[in-house]
Amino acid sequence: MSKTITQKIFEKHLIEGNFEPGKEIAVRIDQTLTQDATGTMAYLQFEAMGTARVKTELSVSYVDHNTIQIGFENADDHQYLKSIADKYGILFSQAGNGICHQVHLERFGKPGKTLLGSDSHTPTAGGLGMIGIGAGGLDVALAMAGEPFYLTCPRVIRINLNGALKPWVSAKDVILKVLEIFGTSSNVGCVIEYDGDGVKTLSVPERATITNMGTECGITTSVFPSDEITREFLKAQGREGDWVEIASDKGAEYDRVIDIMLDDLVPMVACPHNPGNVKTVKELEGMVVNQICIGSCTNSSYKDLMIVAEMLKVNKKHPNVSLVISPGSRQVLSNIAINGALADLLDAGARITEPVCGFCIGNSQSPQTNAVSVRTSNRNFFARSGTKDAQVYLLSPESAAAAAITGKMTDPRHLGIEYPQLQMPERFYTDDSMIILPSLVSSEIYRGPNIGEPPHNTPTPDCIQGVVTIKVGDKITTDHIIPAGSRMKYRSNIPEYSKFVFEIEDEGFANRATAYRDSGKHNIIVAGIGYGQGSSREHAAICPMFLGVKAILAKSFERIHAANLINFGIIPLTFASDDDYEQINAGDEVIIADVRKLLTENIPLTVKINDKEIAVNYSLSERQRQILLAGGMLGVVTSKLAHLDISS
Ligand code: MIC
Ligand code: SF4
Repeated sequence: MSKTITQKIFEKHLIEGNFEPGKEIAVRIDQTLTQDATGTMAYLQFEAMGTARVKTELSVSYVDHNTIQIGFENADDHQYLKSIADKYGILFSQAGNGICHQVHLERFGKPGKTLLGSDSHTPTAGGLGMIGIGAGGLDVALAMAGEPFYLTCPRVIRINLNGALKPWVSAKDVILKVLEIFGTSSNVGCVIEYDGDGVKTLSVPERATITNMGTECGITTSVFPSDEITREFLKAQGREGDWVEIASDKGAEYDRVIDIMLDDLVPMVACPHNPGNVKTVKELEGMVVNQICIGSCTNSSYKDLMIVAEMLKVNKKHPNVSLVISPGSRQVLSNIAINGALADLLDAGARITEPVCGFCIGNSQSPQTNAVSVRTSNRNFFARSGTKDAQVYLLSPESAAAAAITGKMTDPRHLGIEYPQLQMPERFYTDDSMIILPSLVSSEIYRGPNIGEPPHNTPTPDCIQGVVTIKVGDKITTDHIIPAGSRMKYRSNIPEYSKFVFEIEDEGFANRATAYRDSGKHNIIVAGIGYGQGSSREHAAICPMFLGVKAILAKSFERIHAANLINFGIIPLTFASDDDYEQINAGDEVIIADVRKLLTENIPLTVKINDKEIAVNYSLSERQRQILLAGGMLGVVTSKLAHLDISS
């Protein structure tokens, strides 16, 4: 039988179930990655499992998100992570070594392997022909403890990339086109597999730009074949030995096949406040721009920065704009320092940051009031930049550099300059001295005052009785639920971080929810379509759990967030009829009776709102219902792992 790349890799890793789209399967995870903002919670949970050392082929702990270090909190977290890595057999990539996805691509990714990461952009690794999946920290902790990862077996969509990109059009424009076709919701449970003759014209980092932003479509992951281009990339990293060929079989069947003619693409831009609001750059040409940010895990590779440097070599930045450049990794930064491009960027007036997430997560470089900020990153959700009324546009490095030169939104094809011809190095300068190998001897774990306990939930009650504490609309992202940016330093301190739940939607939410919880009432959230888009941060489940949220009633949920809700004992319910959403208001009294009995028997629940009964659905496997009954995964896991005695 002819197989897709996705099926081939999944089948090699199957532990439970068969490759039947729509059914729950369990897969073996070869590699894990964590980043510091989700990592502390993941490792606190890993510690609670009592495993002596990680059971994966490779686990890497990166520090790239919380590197601002105003106050002791970030530095304390870094020390905690370092000591955990040392004790449990994890590689530790220190702050300053680069953004997890870029470094993983350069130094660790291997075609054909599975990678689970506590960051939603883990699918970046699909550019190397591996299956990279984003998940909550608890799921990653379980994978490190040797447990399989459970997911819904995906449907596979094939996108044929045909022809070749024209000058000034690049990988970002390809994925923005894909986002225009797919949108950002209703794609749960799919993998996009890229093929076609145009694939051969794209380097691994270009492929990774495309797989990185597949996340914004809400799909499980994206994957490219592993071919001669992949081998060339690995060779330039001194890792040719990690190469294997991976291709789909002739005649493999796909759920859907889409053709994109690369020659027809033009520079594109995603407009505020969603990566799916795609237009052409030409349509916005002339709009005054205040800030340009180039970098993030989407577009911060050597080639991205070299193109920008070449464009800025002869044209300095416009005096009215702030130009920020964040290299993706220390390797990228070193290579552009060695070849002189860094000096060109500095000469042009760019502000160079250390290789971290920084501006992308609103952790620095927040733009001015009412600013127009154009960025090469992957998310432009409301307020994510740290400035509530900023308008953030997402585009390619070429289009971003064009705006930096003119001070206006500019189609780079209209600049009147030649498209830079770049020679890629046959061998990158590499230096892994900021990746610390574990000693496995130390048992001392550093815990500063910022490190709290992983919170446990209570088992799901028989009757959920409380209040609709908030009613929100469609496409509520995890950035709406629990902000990052300046609040992110509380990631390891749940009571403190919980004070900011829904801060940008409704400042009174946390106090109201706390008061209801303390008076013995449960909190219920009502939402529209695509609830929980965006990040994998399980804090968007843990903090509401801490505030006493027991159920969320939505038109639909995004994959990672739904899994996180279940892991922390919050029931994700969907309306049987979406019209009922209109019947509910914030403040309404809610009763959901016989919850334990009905969940056990897999029977739909009924929600009584004031005096009206509303039918709701859930689609949960036996395993997920058991987790919910127990009030979350941590309790289940600690007892199960203790029973299995996997600590040796
Ligand atoms: C993001 O891009 O939103 C983040 C910050 O990388 C998150 C993870 C987090 O919230 O820590 C993600 O995408 O998963
Ligand atoms: Fe970091 Fe931004 Fe990438 Fe998230 S999307 S991992 S914040 S660079």
